[in-house]
Amino acid sequence: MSKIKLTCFGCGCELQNTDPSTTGYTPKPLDGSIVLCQRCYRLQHYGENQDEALIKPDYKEIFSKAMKKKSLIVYVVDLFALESSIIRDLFPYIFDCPILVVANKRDILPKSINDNKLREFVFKKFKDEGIEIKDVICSSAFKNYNIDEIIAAINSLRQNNDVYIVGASSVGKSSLINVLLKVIKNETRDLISTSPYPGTTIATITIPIDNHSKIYDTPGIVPSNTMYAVMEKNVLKYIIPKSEIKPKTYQLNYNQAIIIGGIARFDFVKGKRSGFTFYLSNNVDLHRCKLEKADAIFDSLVTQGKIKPTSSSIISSASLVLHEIILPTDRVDIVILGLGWINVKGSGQKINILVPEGVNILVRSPKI
Ligand SMILES: Nc1nc2c(ncn2[C@@H]2O[C@H](COP(=O)(O)OP(=O)(O)OP(=O)(O)O)[C@@H](O)[C@H]2O)c(=O)[nH]1
Ligand SMILES: [Mg+2]
Repeated sequence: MSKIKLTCFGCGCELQNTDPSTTGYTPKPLDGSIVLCQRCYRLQHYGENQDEALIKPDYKEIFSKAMKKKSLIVYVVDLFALESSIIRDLFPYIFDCPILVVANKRDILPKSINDNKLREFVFKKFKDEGIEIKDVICSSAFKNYNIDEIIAAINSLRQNNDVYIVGASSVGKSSLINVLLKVIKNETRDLISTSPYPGTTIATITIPIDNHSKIYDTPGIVPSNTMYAVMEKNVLKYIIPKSEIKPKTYQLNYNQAIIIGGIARFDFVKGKRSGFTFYLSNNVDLHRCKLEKADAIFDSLVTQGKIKPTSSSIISSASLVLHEIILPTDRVDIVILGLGWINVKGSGQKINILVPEGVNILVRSPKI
């Protein structure tokens, strides 16, 4: 008789009781009664987060059945970090399936923004990638926002097929499934493990919806070139917003700078006086200063721990990499991937952005 594979309901990995240093470990006997590995037990009961080696999911294996059966893909993106949550590597494995986009973490963006504007913005991003999608629904797993709408869209699009919840790490896939299960299956607990840090779901988790179809929670991939990929947990704690962001506007003359925590800097090098609005987590300190003094002030704030957050890898301005930007004559967002964006009416200004090595900058038409 073949051995039954027992998997952890929190993160999806195979349970084992031999090696505490790898995934799926539980000290308990594997008699079929355990549902959580030790890591998920600690995460769900004490909020303890152990470091896991981030694995790149085998998309080919995960989605081969989905493509064959034309299952519904629910592609979850993070509205705050949209560019970082569109993973190009994933598209070859899902392009033939119907795709519903759920734009999560709506609660982070100001309430005053119109949802339709956000939906159009997301539609355009997918169109620019050459990906056809059926619809975009803004959601918040935190505030139970538009959950009934998501369920209705899933039911009408899936045509009795399976449903795969996919997307980058930390966009809130597992959180959304926990909320969906409360409505669909009257579940009272949060069964699947979630955490603020990337790589929480380790392997695919299968949840039956009815007698003939299932919903799959899939492991996310950490986008490269973003703060999420290069900064330690201690920094991510500050830069990932937990509540509605309060944009901050600075009227700056050239030769002024804004120090962004101990992890980045915005230097206004040349151009006419302009208003710059920073959309970042409220927990990131901003400090305005003269450009000529910016190096010295940054270094002193970091060394004395007088700015939040600081990273062990950024000990002075010299640890940062400089990106030069000349703004177009249009209103734009300057996006620091994984950190947020700065909105400005462009008129040829020269801006230098200093960020940790490996973090990309892009200029886009405004989100809001
Ligand atoms: N503000 C806000 N935070 C959310 C929302 N949904 C999820 N989160 C938070 O985002 C973080 C990541 O959530 P998860 O559900 O673990 O993300 P995931 O996409 O399953 O991540 P992986 O398993 O690593 O692929 C957690 O700290 C959640 O509490 C939301 O709607 N709003
Ligand atoms: Mg997950």
